Amino acid sequence: MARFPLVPTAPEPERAILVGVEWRDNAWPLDRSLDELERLAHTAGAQCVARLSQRLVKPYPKSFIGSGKVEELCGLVHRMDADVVIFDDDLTPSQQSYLEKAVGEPVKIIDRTALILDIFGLHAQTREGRLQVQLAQLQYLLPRLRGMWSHLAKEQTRGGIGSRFGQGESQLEVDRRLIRNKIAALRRELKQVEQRRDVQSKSRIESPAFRVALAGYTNAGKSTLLNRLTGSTVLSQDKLFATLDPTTRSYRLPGGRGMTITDTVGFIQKLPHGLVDAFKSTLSEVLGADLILKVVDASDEDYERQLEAVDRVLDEIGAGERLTLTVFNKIDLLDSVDRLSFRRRYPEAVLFSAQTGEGLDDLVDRIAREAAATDVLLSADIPYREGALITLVHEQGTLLHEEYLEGGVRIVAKLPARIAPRLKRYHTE
Ligand SMILES: Nc1nc2c(ncn2[C@@H]2O[C@H](COP(=O)(O)OP(=O)(O)OP(=O)(O)O)[C@@H](O)[C@H]2O)c(=O)[nH]1
Ligand SMILES: [Mg+2]
Repeated sequence: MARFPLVPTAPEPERAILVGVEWRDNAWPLDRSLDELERLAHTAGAQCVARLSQRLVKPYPKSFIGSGKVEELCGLVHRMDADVVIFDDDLTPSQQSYLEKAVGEPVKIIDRTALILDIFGLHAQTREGRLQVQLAQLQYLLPRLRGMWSHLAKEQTRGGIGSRFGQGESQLEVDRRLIRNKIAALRRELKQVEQRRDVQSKSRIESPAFRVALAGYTNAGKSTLLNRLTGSTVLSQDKLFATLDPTTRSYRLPGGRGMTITDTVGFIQKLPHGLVDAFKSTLSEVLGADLILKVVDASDEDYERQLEAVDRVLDEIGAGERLTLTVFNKIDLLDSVDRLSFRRRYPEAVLFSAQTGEGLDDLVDRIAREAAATDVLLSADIPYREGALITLVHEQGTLLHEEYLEGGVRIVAKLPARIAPRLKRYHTE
């Protein structure tokens, strides 16, 4: 049992109305962004019954959308018998509470961030994942308590209670303090989990295996690729954010060289900042990799915009300068014309299908080449008593020369950069 139960930031939405704004500098066309919001809502269990949009230069401070639009929204909510209104952009706590009052209870107003937090809450499996989501959810809730409290207080007044409030500490402050305490406790607990993870990843750093991390837009097929290559059974499904928690599996490249592959949380446009923060330690798996494979769903008409969004998040977590390779998945869904145009646009890229296995040999060869490119050439005389080191060189290196001398083995080899330092004391010129 988790110590702190997950707090649903979004109620269980059923009939949803989506609201989007056409800004002057929209990175995505509005209808495409709303399509994605609809898939997110669907993943959270809601059915979208209507969409509303407005063209704006900047949001109205009080109501986000214009007052005429708010009226239109109220009418639509009523006509469509909606339970929830989902905004594609972030609302401030006061805008949210203003709009909630305007549409009237019990209709909920939520934004993209709350929806994503809700999905994360549903999909988090490991203790660390759950702690991270709980922290992000509570941080989202904290500034929004006032609105929730006014709603609570009204009910209690109706129920005849509430006369106790206002004596000393108000209930609102108690709630705030409780949440702050919980946030502090979660942070402490996360730190412990992170420290343990550090120890684990340190042992991984010391391992000679070449480390590959799968990054990419949600639903690009990262988990399917991991499963296909390593026989792993990470859940892969046609839902957004199916994976939250990182999984690392080993894989042996042709020639015997060891490698690990890590699958982790997917990215999305307008990814809430709080979440990137909360998931820093999970995402550090990506940061620690020798090679980041950017997995792109080539069959998605938005693949270029998705790739941009992925690059933005990678930049944000400080992985912008890492060695990356862009690879295109789901080519089984492309016809020959589309395949050709991909090849023309990205002559260097690898095209494959994690589902059918087509092109996976090319992908693996390409990874092996990238791994070999970081190798260092060195000569050493390793004494026979260093049996483990000799085995390591045999397993992970490419031997160019080997000679058995009286006291040890003389080698000239290409070795993974990470093991080279271990041979330092035996180097020869
Ligand atoms: N046709 C086809 N479908 C694929 C391929 N690879 C993955 N899929 C499907 O795409 C959907 C998403 O795959 P996942 O592996 O869960 O994607 P992911 O990148 O791990 O997604 P998140 O964990 O949500 O970030 C699933 O329904 C897969 O069956 C492919 O090569 N071809
Ligand atoms: Mg996945």
